[in-house]
Amino acid sequence: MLIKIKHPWEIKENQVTSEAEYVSRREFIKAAGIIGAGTAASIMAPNIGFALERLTTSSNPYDGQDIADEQTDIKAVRGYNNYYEFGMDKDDPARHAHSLVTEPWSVTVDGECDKPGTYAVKDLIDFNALEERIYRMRCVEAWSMVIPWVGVSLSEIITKLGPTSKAKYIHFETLVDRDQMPALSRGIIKWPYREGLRMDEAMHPLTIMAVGLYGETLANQNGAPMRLVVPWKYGFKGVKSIVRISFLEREPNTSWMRLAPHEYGFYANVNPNVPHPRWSQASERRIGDFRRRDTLMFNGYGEQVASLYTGMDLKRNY
Ligand SMILES: Nc1nc2c(c(=O)[nH]1)N[C@H]1C(S)=C(S)[C@@H](COP(=O)(O)O)O[C@H]1N2
Ligand SMILES: [Mo]
Repeated sequence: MLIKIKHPWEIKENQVTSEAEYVSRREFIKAAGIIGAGTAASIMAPNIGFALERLTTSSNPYDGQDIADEQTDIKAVRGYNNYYEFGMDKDDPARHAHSLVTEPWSVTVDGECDKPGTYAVKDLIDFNALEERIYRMRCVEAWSMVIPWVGVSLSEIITKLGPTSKAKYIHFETLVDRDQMPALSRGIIKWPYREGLRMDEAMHPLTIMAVGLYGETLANQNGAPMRLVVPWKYGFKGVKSIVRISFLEREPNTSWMRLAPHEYGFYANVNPNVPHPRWSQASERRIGDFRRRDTLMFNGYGEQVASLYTGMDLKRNY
């Protein structure tokens, strides 16, 4: 069963959207078979229609800009992707990721924790405690989406694994399998794709391990069977198809830091005031919308996460 908990940071689903658009979008959602339980691919019995109606009325972080947050069309969420193991064009992952076998799947847990070992997805994720989390996702390339993820707080997984007092960071790796991932041989980055978080970021209630979106199991191109989602950071922190979780004493060197240390830093918090060395981060384009909108500090989640970085030079973003 999908458990829907109200949170103050939730995007009000019908912000500024006219009634007509709102209704027709609900019709689209119905037509796509999302409302109602029991579709073949569903991982639980979600009632997304119900969930949308119950979204809380948090204030619009775009105040004064008058642009609403609307959920991105599911076709774009599944068709416009970054997953370089399957190619560099935005439609490559959707075209090629069907070759990824996600069942069975095992995840190696190692490093500074009490319960290292090999785990199945169901050993790590409590499928009775899945929540829907509607988050903005801001890619470092200056496009963004709003995605209704389904997953659990990463903190629940971490607690099960019992990090020791030496564990200051968590590190994730994506699968590397040449037979299943056609672009690995192109050596775009040094595989596996690696990402990490400071332990307090990983334990933050907004950080989730996602297993689904729009009420259905993740499509392979979105990182099945499980991928990280950290909504206040650039999208590249959201490592896909995770096969290894390590607890570390020291800050890890992530894939993007290795590839371009002057362009990508460990923290990668969304920050409109710190330009990427090659482009501005002050604004973004929401996929499915032609307008540019201002990028929000911490992607609009500052109230929840700014205290994690008190006293830190936020220029460490890059
Ligand atoms: N393994 C792996 N994970 C990855 C990537 C990748 O190329 N490989 N791309 C990242 C980038 S740059 C972004 S913006 C998000 C995109 O997630 P989505 O395709 O599900 O929207 O995935 C991130 N996770
Ligand atoms: Mo990205």
